[in-house]
Amino acid sequence: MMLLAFRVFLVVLLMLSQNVFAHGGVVEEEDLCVIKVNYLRGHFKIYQPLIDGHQQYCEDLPSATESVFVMEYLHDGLRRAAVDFRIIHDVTGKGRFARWEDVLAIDDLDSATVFYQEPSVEPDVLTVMHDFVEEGDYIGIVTANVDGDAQIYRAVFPFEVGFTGVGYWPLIIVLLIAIQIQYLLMSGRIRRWRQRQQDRNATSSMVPVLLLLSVPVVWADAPAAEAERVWTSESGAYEVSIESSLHPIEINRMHFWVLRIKASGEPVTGATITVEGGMPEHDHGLPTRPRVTAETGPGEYRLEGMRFHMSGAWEVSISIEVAGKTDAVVVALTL
Ligand SMILES: [Cu+2]
Repeated sequence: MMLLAFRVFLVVLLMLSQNVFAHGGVVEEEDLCVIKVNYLRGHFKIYQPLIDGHQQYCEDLPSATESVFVMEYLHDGLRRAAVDFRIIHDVTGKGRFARWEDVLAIDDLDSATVFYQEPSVEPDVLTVMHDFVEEGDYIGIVTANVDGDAQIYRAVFPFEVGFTGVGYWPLIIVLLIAIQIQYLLMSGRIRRWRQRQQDRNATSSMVPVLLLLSVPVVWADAPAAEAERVWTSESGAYEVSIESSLHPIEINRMHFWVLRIKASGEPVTGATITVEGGMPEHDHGLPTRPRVTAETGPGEYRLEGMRFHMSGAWEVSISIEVAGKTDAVVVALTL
């Protein structure tokens, strides 16, 4: 019985992997969702910020709503490539097994297309947003043109919006559990584990759990009049006032910040400033690489390239280096 289950499992896995590996697609790898555009790889996540801001999806989406597709490039080839993104209604009739050949065979690709983003070259992250108007079966197609038109690579990934079916995952999970139980029984692990538990009996103690609670400051939710705000650096040495050129900050709009840095009331000149940021709950970075481009006055720095590509909780860490000493300001904002 177990052997049969294992065989079925292998066959199912093979069927899935044929689709995924042969033509590029989206696969789960160690909790990370990876998109393969032939040999080019990227992390792939989909969010539905209006419904469940934190939840990230790999392929299938629970509801027809605004969806943000984020592809973080892991391969330099993608950073050089012009990448476009198309979403079509699945009119191939192949469902999960639709491949590029099936897409090519569609007579009128334009009328099947629900979303298309023109090719663009992005340094790190490709983000597209689409507001699905209806549930159903869709196919995502990512095309990367590397080094001009010399090489064209594609990832084709069929997905469902609105979970009209359950797919193969429940079957695979059940089989995996069955195989694991069989292994545990055969190897005698459960017996040995039980023995150990009995030996320990009442001497086991509770592991203390330390909960670190942080209270994020909701800058973006502050009244629109408050375009400027003062933050204290981690060591307490600097006061940094931050003025955003865009207030309130809007999703996906490029803007700049003006940082005014003071120590004991005096402007801090000649600082080297580097900026990192991202969404801790989503485990991804900023879609851009913001940089200080100029010191526009004593202790006044212009930080260009700010853009936030989805709503939710963001953190921007501004590190300030003066005379070899580094301090940082962590700005928490909720969009
Ligand atoms: Cu996010």
